[in-house]
Amino acid sequence: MARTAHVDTFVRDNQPPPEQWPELRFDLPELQYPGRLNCAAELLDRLVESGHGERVALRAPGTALSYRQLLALANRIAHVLREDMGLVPGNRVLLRGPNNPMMAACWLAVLKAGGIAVATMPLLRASELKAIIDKAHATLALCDARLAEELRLAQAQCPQLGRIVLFNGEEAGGVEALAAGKPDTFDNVDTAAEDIALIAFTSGTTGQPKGTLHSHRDLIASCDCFPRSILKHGPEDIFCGTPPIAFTFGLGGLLTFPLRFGASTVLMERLLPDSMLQTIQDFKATICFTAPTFWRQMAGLAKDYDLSSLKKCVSAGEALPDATRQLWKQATGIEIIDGIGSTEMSHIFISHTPEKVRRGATGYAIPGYQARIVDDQGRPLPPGTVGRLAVKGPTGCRYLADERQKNYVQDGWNLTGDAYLMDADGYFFYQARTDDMIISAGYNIAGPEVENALLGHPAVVECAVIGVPDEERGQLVKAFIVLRPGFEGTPALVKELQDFVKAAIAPYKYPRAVEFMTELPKTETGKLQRFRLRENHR
Ligand code: 3UK
Repeated sequence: MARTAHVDTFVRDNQPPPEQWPELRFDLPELQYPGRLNCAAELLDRLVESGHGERVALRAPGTALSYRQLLALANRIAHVLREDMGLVPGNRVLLRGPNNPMMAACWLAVLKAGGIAVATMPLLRASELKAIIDKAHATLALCDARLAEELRLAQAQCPQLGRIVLFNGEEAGGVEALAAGKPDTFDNVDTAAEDIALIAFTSGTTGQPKGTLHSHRDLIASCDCFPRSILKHGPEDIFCGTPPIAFTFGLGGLLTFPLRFGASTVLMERLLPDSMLQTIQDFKATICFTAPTFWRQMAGLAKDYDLSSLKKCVSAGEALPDATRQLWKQATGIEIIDGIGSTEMSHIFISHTPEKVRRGATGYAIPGYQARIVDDQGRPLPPGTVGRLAVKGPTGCRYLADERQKNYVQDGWNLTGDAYLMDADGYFFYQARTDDMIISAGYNIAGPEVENALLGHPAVVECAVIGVPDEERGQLVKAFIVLRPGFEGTPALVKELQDFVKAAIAPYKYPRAVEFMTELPKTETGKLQRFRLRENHR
């Protein structure tokens, strides 16, 4: 491996051993990269050097930052990280904020300074932040002032987390104030292409978060796959969408993809279906990234907005029902681009151009990636057979210090945990998750984590949380609860339990359906039989 720029080697020391890595393949001319690569320098310095300086990079309500301005801002924050916060290359920097220009500038600054960005979902609570801080051994944090409270609570229990500096606030010691006195230029840290740039956290089936590692090269390679062969965007395009930058779907779709090609991106906090449509209209957006439930809800509202600027619509995060695809097409005339990606793979690896859509299919392996269906032993299955999806390409799964590496990567292939079938033409059809992960409205929710939260309530003896089919959300979080004697399963108690969960973990994980039982189905050895609960909902 090339000489690392990391002085702090915590992440390198906790990577999986080489024999557990996926095979990385760089099969296209555009995927040949030099040994030294800094992702943020590629996305900012290179664009300004090549004449894009005066074009708008970021847009937000009342704000537009040109490439030159964004570069200067990121450079000043990189100085703050290095000089005021003592960042040493390889340090993990926790980032917490909704999608807005300062969050994006901070992310770019961390990479410029050779740090490792650990962006977190805005809705996470202290206990979830603590798990991430501990796992990533984050020593510094940049946080939106409006979200500081839960991070401060987490910090009280995380001695390794030293300094938190706030942005978008009024503080004299905030990021903006510190950055104001810094130079507009910065000597980017000369990172190796393979140096880790990012740890993206994803919930496992056990609810223990998994930290997926991505190098500077991985992030650039993602920009050179899906965008080049499927999206085919250019400098005139204006991106928008809902996924947080903390989720690699949002990071690519709303930050790295547009910047790679000199386009501009609209960063909005907390979008709902109607405000998403309003945003497309107001900013004359041409490309929108969101999840199937949003496309479905937006289809019903589309007629009230001027969406004439919109050209391309990307759906990912969960399976896109054909009915949703058709509703959106009827409403706008636009064929949605479906794509499956994962936090482990960084971004989308199976998708299709609008012209090559096939009803019910997610698409084909996009140029740069290979995909196949395998049996439980990893042997390829013939077309038309349901099996496990296996993929490989220029990016792949590496978990930070995690036994589950062996589940995701086998024989050099990445196993996404999805059951799929491939037809004779190489189109892939989604069947189901092969594990117990609940995917509701585009969010991954681990049942056991919700169970843990419920078990903290005095009324709960036992519980099981599963995903049940739901038209709106794909799946709905449902809890089966056995009550302690003396408690009654009233609507008031349901509400109380739901509020209890919302206060313990991110609110979107709460059980929207609750059923009280006298006992839960178990095996003789005492293991919970989730599949039996699930059977009753088919
Ligand atoms: C499911 C899909 C069917 C599938 C993601 C695009 O969703 C992303 O990452 P996650 O780690 O979840 C990965 C899992 O989600 N899934 C995603 N997209 C589809 N299932 N059709 C789809 N189009 O189970 C997959 O294994 O949260 C998506 C880009 C980056 C991402 N991180």
